[in-house]
Amino acid sequence: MFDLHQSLKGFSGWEDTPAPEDEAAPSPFIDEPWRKIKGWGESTRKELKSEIQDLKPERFDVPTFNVILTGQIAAGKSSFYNSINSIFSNRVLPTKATSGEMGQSFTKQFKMYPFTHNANIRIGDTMGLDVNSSEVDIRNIFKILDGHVPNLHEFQSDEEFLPDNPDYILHPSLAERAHCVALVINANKLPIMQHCQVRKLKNLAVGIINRGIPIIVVLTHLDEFHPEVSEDIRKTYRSGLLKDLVVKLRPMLHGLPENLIFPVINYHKEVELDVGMDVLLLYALRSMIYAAECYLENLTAS
Ligand SMILES: Nc1nc2c(ncn2[C@@H]2O[C@H](COP(=O)(O)OP(=O)(O)O)[C@@H](O)[C@H]2O)c(=O)[nH]1
Ligand SMILES: [Mg+2]
Repeated sequence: MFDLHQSLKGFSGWEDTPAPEDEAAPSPFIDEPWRKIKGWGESTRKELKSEIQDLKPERFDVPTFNVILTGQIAAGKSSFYNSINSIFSNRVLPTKATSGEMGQSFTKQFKMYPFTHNANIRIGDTMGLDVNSSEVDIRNIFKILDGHVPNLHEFQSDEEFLPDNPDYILHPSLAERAHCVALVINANKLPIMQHCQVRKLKNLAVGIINRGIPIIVVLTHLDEFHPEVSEDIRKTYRSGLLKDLVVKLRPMLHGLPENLIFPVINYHKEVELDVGMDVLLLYALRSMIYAAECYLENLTAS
C-alpha cells in the first residue's frame, strides 16, 4: 500500500532531499500552529473579502492587477478561480473556468478572466505542465507572463509562439504583463512527483524569478493530502505533515519563503460554502494581490 509518510521522507523526485531510513514518521499534528492567522470564523472571512474588494492599483500606471495561474495540469487552477468566485457570490457556483476531465482539451488555451467582484483584478488561467510538457510549453508560459500572448489564444501543441505570428504582441505594456504568478501544485501528488516533472517546475520557477515576478504557491488537494484536516480545517496549520511538505517544497522553488505558500481545498464536491475553506482560499488570493502590488511598487520606484 502507498505510504504517504514514508514517501514524504524520500520525496521520489527530489534529488536534494535525502532522508535517513530510521527517521520517525512525522507526527500528523503539532501543538503550536506553524502559521498564525486572524481566525477561522465569519469575521475573518468578512474582513478578508472586504480587504480584497477594496484593493486598487491606483498608484500605478495599470488598470488591473494581473495574476496568472500556472503550475501542474489538473492541480486545480480552474477550480481555484471558481472557488474564489463562489466565495464572493455567497454560494457555490457551477464551474465557470473549464475544470475537471473536460478541461484537459482546453488546457492549451490562455484565458484572462475579469474578477467581477473587484474589476481591478484579472486572473489568467493557463495551461500547466505535466510529464508530457516540453521546453516549448515552458517558453510559451513565459510568453504569457511577458504579455506577448493575447487573451483566448490557443497554443498549437509543441509550437513555440513567436513574433512572426500575427497575434503576437510585440511590445507589451506593463498593463499586459503578469504582476504575480500563482503556482498551483497538488499537495497530494507532490511527494510522488517524477524527476522530470520536478525539473520542469524548477525551470518554470527560475524563469519567473529571473523576471522578478513574485510567486505565490497554492497547494491544492489538502483534503486528500491530509484527510484529518478536512474533518476540521482549523487544524491546517497544526498539520505536521503539511509543515514537512512545505519545508521540502521550498528548496525546489529556490528557497521561496514559507509565507508565500498557501494550502487550500478548492470547492469540488461541496454544495455549501465552508467558512474555513474560504479563509484559506482568501488568504491565498490576498497574498497574490499584495505581491502584485509590491512588484508594481518596486517597478515604479526604480
Ligand atoms: N479533492 C480535491 N479535488 C480538487 C481540488 N482542486 C481541484 N480538484 C479537482 O481536481 C480536478 C482538476 O481540477 P482543475 O481545476 O480542472 O485543474 P486545472 O487543470 O489545474 O485547471 C477536478 O476534478 C477538480 O474537481 C481540491 O482542492 N481537492
Ligand atoms: Mg483548467
